[in-house]
Amino acid sequence: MVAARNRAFLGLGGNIGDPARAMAAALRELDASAETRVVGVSALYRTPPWGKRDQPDFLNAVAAVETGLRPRDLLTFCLDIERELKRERRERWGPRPIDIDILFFGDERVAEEGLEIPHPRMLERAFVLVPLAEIAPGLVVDGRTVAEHLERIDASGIDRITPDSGWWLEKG
Ligand code: PH2
Ligand code: MG
Ligand code: MG
Repeated sequence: MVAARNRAFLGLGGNIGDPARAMAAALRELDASAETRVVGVSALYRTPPWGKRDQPDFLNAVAAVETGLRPRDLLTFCLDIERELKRERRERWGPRPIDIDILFFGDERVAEEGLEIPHPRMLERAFVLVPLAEIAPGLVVDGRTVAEHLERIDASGIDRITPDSGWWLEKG
């Protein structure tokens, strides 16, 4: 029997080393797993640092996955990938080679130690809403679509740097 699959949205970002390469490797690893398939990816965006401002610009993207994993196991998988890609625990909101956050998981709400879904700060963050609006503008959160939430925040300084979503696929 095939386990029930849910659609989850992941936010990916990084701002030291080669974040585009790390984010692409992370998506390929998620996609290679029997439990998880990547079904949508935004373009890649260069974004001003949010929270702690005196650090390099980030690259950000959002991906949709279909997964048979439960939210906690998807988080563990994402954290394993981060660790593998040489992420160390760094200062809060500080520089990082790769960060993978679960934004949504179906229509489930989770409030556990270390795992809050929907992601509690995503609606204030243009670096999440801009790529999310590209792949899921009609997704409803807190009574409004992602596109409507995006209209209410300042998205200046966010630059799309790839023409499409193909940046994560292996070249050649
Ligand atoms: N992630 C953070 C803190 N600040 N700023 C941008 N632009 N992009 C991020 O991914 C980001 C951030 C902590 O996870
Ligand atoms: Mg984050
Ligand atoms: Mg994180």
